[in-house]
Amino acid sequence: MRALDDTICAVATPPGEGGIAIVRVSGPRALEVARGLLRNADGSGVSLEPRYATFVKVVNPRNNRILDEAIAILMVAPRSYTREDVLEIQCHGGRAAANAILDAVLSMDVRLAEPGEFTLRAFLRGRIDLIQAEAVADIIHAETAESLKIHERLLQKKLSEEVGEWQRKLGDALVHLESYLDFPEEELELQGARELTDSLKVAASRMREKLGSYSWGRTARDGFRVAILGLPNVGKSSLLNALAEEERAIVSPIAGTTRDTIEIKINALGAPIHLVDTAGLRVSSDEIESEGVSRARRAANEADLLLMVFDGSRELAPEERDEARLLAERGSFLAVVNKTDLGDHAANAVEEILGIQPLKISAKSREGIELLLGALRERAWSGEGPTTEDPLTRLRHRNQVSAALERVELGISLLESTDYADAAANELQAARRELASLLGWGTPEEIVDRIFEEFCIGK
Ligand SMILES: Nc1nc2c(ncn2[C@@H]2O[C@H](COP(=O)(O)OP(=O)(O)OP(=O)(O)O)[C@@H](O)[C@H]2O)c(=O)[nH]1
Ligand SMILES: [Mg+2]
Repeated sequence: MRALDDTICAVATPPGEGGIAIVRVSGPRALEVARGLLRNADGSGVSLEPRYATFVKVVNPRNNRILDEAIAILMVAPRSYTREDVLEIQCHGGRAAANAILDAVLSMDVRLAEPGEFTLRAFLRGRIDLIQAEAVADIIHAETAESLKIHERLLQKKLSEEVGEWQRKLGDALVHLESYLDFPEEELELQGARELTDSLKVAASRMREKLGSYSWGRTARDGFRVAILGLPNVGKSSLLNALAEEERAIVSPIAGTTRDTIEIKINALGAPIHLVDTAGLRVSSDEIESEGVSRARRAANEADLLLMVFDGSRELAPEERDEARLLAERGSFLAVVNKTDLGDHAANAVEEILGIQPLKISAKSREGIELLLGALRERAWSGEGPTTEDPLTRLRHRNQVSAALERVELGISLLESTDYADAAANELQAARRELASLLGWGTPEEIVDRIFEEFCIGK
């Protein structure tokens, strides 16, 4: 784990031009940095009142030359983001001013922060738990109002508190069980045993319910990946453009137009969807087109839904039938017959071989596009749509809750035959450890490191 006793520094705002940039310093030398770098307008030394904004001149401590004018804010430990002394200097935007100040700070026995290191310190010092730390990253990465809302609630400890409640229930059961294990001659009364399992069953059903929210929570966080697949020239790129309402991909009557996969994010009636346009599937002697086809297959492997496009202006080709069968077997699949302004010749054959009715659309006239957006939305939200305000959004959360639930369920079944009270207690303890690890307590270091690697510098 990274050291906590040194002072770190980073530019917290994204690179590029903007009104202001913020240089952030955290650690025991933050006050020293303020003293060395900041002056009042008349050149005298500043004394910063904690948590108040002060107008300052920032100077190079070696030659007292002014680097920029800025607003400085000092937050004294433990009342700061990291629970350490924190100094924030709001200087002019753009790279030069912030970098000059950063260089000056770095010359004062301060080191450059790693990505996410400020938040890591907040976590390691116990100001936030791991779920909250992850929520910070997810708020920064959020692209939709839905995702923002969910992760703001995670930051407000909605999930952490729920996990705490499950832990308490398990803890109560353990106390009960352990007193029985200490004095087995008193026997776990039938009444007590029943109450114990009932209360554990309540916890288990809450956990099960939570797990059920993962599929839409994940969609809200990451978006739902839809790969548009089909033979060359069926109108995949035209469909991408029609769904996105922008001329993003090149469309042409020449088969084999698209080579690279083209990705675009759309909002399908409220559902965040990542559309991936791909090269037409065919065997080609052209090296570049063949690479395009392997990329299309890779996109299919990574997609949550395969959207296969057929050409309504002609009958199905034999290789198209085989392709359709193979892709449909692979999982979530949706068939559309395009170019219905020219006919729907392919529709019956598609229904015949796949046993599903294709949606009939025309990328050209936009007929059926709204219906298709509705179908995509339904698939993205797994039909039922948002079931709770607080879904699980990360695989890590899902895995931890599921591991804990398994232990609780085993514990319950052991309790139902009271001879195994000590084995049941072991399971409940294990479940508690899984939940603690979800909150970040006792979580393996490499998992914690991986989480903070996702962060940007300065957060
Ligand atoms: N009439 C009609 N023509 C369409 C429709 N959709 C696409 N086309 C035409 O079909 C041809 C191929 O369209 P693309 O969108 O490039 O097809 P593609 O599937 O992306 O083709 P590749 O990238 O080569 O695999 C173009 O000439 C389009 O204008 C439609 O709904 N109706
Ligand atoms: Mg194309």
